[in-house]
Amino acid sequence: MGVMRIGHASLKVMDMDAAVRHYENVLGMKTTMKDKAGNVYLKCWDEWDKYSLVLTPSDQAGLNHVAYKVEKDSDLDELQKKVEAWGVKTTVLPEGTLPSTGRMLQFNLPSGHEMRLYAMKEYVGTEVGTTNPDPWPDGLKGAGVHWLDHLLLMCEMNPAEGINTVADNTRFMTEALDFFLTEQVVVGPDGSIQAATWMARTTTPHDIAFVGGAKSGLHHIAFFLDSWHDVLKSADVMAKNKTKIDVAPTRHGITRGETIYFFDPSGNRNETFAGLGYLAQRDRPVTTWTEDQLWSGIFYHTGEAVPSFTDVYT
Ligand code: M3P
Ligand code: FE
Repeated sequence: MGVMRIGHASLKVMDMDAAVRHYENVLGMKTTMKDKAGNVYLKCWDEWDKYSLVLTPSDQAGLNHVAYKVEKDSDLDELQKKVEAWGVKTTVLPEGTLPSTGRMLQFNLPSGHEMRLYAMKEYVGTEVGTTNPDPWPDGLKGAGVHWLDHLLLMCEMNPAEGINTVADNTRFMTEALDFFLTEQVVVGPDGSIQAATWMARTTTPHDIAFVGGAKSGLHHIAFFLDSWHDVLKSADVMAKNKTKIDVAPTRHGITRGETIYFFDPSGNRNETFAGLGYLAQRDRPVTTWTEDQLWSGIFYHTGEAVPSFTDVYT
């Protein structure tokens, strides 16, 4: 059956106490575990596995790796064959490499980002449980995000030198991991260059996205909220906590998401967003954004370029 959904992101942070305060008080996550190396593990109230975010102490910001959960352990063997056959080397990390987590298939995307697949993570349950659950738990902090939803990776692209790891990643995710394309931005003569793609395994418009840039890095990790009003309220929470807001609440043309972008204290960009957009299906025609309408795709209301949004990342 293969990949189910995003499982966790592992992020580098420069001030662990400030980072934990941010993810707990602004996002509303809870710390579920700490390890001897000083790594902190957190989850959202509506998630049932032990953690969806790992914070690791570092002298810089950025992504260590992103992990996706597969349905069963044997999927890891099948996907290892497909990934290797595609020409990407893999390593199997034994159970316990990350606490409370089974063995992981580790490899690098063509863009260089580290990805891991795993089948098992300790089940701890959501904060409302499974029997006659309330719609939300008491005592939610901050934005009260439901779950880690997707991430967007900046991928090295230099068409003059024939380098386009957005296109390479997209082909890899399609052919090796059976993701499907929902939306793309095309640029250049005849729109022949795939400069950004949004891809899904679930029925939401994206479980991962790739955007071309000068170097590979992390653009943002995104958390799900129920409604546009919750996005507005998350902005209020950010103002109260003196969180650095990058883009005030608005709507994407791409995915139709209702969104706000902000930074954690180390400069890793976060997004809280609402709106399921549309029902993503394998036979739904791919949406294409052309170079002249690119910024309407990103910020639908103004359609205006905000260079810092695509130039600043970790
Ligand atoms: C999203 C989204 C960029 C567009 C971002 C879109 C960085 O984050 O959730 O649809 O160009
Ligand atoms: Fe996003």
